[in-house]
Amino acid sequence: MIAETIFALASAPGRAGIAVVRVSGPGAGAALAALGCSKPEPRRATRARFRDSAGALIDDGLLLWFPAPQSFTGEDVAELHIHGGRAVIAHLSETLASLKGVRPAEPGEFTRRAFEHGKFDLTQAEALADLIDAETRAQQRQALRQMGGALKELYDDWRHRLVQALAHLEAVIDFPDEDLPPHVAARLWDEVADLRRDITAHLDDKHRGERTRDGVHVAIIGPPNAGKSSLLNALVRRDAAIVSEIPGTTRDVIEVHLDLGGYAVTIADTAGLRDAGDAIENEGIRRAHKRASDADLKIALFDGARFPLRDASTEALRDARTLAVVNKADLIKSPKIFDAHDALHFISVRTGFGVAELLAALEARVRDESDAGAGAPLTRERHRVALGECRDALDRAKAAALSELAAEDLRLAARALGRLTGRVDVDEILDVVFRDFCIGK
Ligand SMILES: Nc1nc2c(ncn2[C@@H]2O[C@H](COP(=O)(O)OP(=O)(O)OP(=O)(O)O)[C@@H](O)[C@H]2O)c(=O)[nH]1
Ligand SMILES: [Mg+2]
Repeated sequence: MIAETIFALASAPGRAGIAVVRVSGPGAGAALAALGCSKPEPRRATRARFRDSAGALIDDGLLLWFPAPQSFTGEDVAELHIHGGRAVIAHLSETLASLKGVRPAEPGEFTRRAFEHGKFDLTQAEALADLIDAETRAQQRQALRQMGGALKELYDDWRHRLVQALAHLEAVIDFPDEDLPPHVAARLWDEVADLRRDITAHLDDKHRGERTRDGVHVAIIGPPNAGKSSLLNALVRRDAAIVSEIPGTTRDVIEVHLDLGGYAVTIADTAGLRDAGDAIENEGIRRAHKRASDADLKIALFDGARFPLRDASTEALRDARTLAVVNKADLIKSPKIFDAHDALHFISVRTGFGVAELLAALEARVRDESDAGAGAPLTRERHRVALGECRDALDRAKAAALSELAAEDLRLAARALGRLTGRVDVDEILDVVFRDFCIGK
């Protein structure tokens, strides 16, 4: 089957100085001819006039030509730089769509073709999507690292080790009487144990990669009237939530997004915790509890007007991932109290006292929650599931009563790793057997 040629606007839709339209597939060269252009020198920007089938001028722009396989998709690719006006883009799109064998691309189809032509693996394709979605520096950094092959190399290496172990096990099964190197069986199980340890360490990353990608979730909880909504507004520097002196003002969860030192953070303001009579407020309080238990970090906000009294229901939700904060420090007469309670942050949203320090403390915690250092953290549930399956299969293999059953489980483990990178190939197992042992010569 001859692949169809696809095209799409690669830049964002809407008015812009320049718009980029990409055409990929075996008919890309013919499409250029139909637009009245000759194929320019590869990878060099060339001035071009694009015309429709009636010869009317579409635009005067630039053209780049990337012959297969040295292109993003691995196919012939033409990149057309035109002026980013709606009429120009529509005119070019209509003209391309009218050509035989050329059609608009499906979402993700360029990347899909690049994957199918072996330009990158699945984790790199995912990273490309993450890079396009990245809103903070940390997300950008992580996406670039993964796109550079950090996860691919790790998973390929594991799969290679596993395939090696499997090959050795198959050799033990198939050729028991041949001259196999001694201790092959013992060594292959050591290798499986090492691999299991590496996978466990990687899985045990406290979800840092996923947190960087999805953002760290912070919930502000506390008694009514403590100033939770005021704090939220101060953090985002706008009136996102209603503030009033009436206890029970906030009833639903209010979420705002923040870039905190390069990390994506979602902060939720919640209903004040108390025994309310009103059904709506009770529902709000139920949601506040839910949000507190789902959150990665909590800010427990106490009302300084009642200090040193601290609300018991809020106190009960404090744990190691909680920043305990007393608001309305302006109402506390003797600031010496602050020193006596060094586990508490004292702030006043009204005067701004301590807010910058609280923000810095929050930023440090957020960094702790997300930063994977120089390592390559997994970034998706998909990775977690496949690695979990791989580890389970390794455990079953270890416990299997027969070598044949163990081999089947190792094969399943290898397949789980193959699914991660998108490469599932069993033939290579045989290659390793013959390369390593030269059996039968
Ligand atoms: N003195 C003083 N008052 C404050 C401070 N921060 C907030 N307030 C006041 O405290 C009252 C309650 O503030 P909110 O932000 O609505 O409190 P809340 O915790 O969201 O209350 P609920 O939504 O009812 O749970 C308002 O009248 C605020 O103006 C502060 O630092 N000092
Ligand atoms: Mg509120």
